[in-house]
Amino acid sequence: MTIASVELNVIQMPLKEPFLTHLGAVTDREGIIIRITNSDGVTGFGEGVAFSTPWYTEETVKTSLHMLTDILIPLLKKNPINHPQEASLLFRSIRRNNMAKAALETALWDLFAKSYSQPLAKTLGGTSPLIPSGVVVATDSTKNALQQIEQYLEAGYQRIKVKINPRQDYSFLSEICSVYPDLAIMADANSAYTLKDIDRIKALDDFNLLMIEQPLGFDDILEHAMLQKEIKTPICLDESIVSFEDARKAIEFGSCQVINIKVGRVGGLYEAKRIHDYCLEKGIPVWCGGMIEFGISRAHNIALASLPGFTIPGDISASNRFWEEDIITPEVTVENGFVKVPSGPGIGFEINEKRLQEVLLSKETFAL
Ligand code: OSB
Ligand code: MG
Repeated sequence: MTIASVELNVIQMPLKEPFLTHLGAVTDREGIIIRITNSDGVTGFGEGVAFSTPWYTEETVKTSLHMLTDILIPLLKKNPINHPQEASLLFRSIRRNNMAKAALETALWDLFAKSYSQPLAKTLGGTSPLIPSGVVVATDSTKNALQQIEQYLEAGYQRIKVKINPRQDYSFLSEICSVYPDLAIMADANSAYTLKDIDRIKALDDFNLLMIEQPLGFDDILEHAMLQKEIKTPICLDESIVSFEDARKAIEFGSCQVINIKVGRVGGLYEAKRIHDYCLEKGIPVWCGGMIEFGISRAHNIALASLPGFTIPGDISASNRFWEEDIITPEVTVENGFVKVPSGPGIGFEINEKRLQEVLLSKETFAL
């Protein structure tokens, strides 16, 4: 892979409506769009999914830019690679900073697949032509949640995830389940509870949720194992899994029965695939998580979710779930509850140059 240049585009776009968790509101999304060009003029795209502030993980847009500019791009310049997997191994010399690594590594995967004129899904070993689609409702009002659920079910989404916390759990879920008794529903707590809340969490077994996502500490696999012994609802880990080793330990400990795989959180597609392969072997179902992302990351998620272990509808929604207009063309759409895996080379979507320019904050190009 002879890389000629790496372009870093920082963009910002308002969400159609605020995304609320107990940790705060996301109203505007900043992101990094990477365009890598090889010596034949073939381009690959990646997206940095860190937020503007470190509320979900420790990374931010600014720390990602620092890592990319001062560490990762120079590392790639010094060490030519033949396969994206080599970039993933090369980046192991740098601790964490997984979202910055993933931004660059995913762009290399797109470029690699395109240089063989192959869909990225196929390059990764994906088999499904259609991805079952789920959507997230993140609001602090039951009325608003019910309105959103109605709208999303009409749009065909197969599974609804709601955000919960100790101030919005039992009666909130009870109202939703009484209106939609057959709804495939799960709840994501983003670490809003501690083991002191065990009775509150136990009570949620009443709703037969598909799973409860990350109820306890973001980095605590011990207490999740203790909790899982006490509740019927399967625990799914999100924040706690930032590497293959985390997944292995959580499964060995019995900390979860399901894993949410996010490409950015684990440092790229190679690590995501390793976690998928391990979970498949251990009989742990996985699904693909979302990061309120733009179309490039969404496209990488679609390719990943075509792997055979992704048996549960993930947070892969249409571009129009969050955006008036996405930065890719065509946009991601959901039809009859499924997203189609594109058959074109690489991620199978083009960049929407006009939209990219409209939302661009800054751009820097590095020659390799
Ligand atoms: O906890 O899964 C999460 C979005 C941003 C940060 C963390 C999470 C989320 C979501 C996914 O819930 C939303 C989406 O992109 O569909
Ligand atoms: Mg989550």
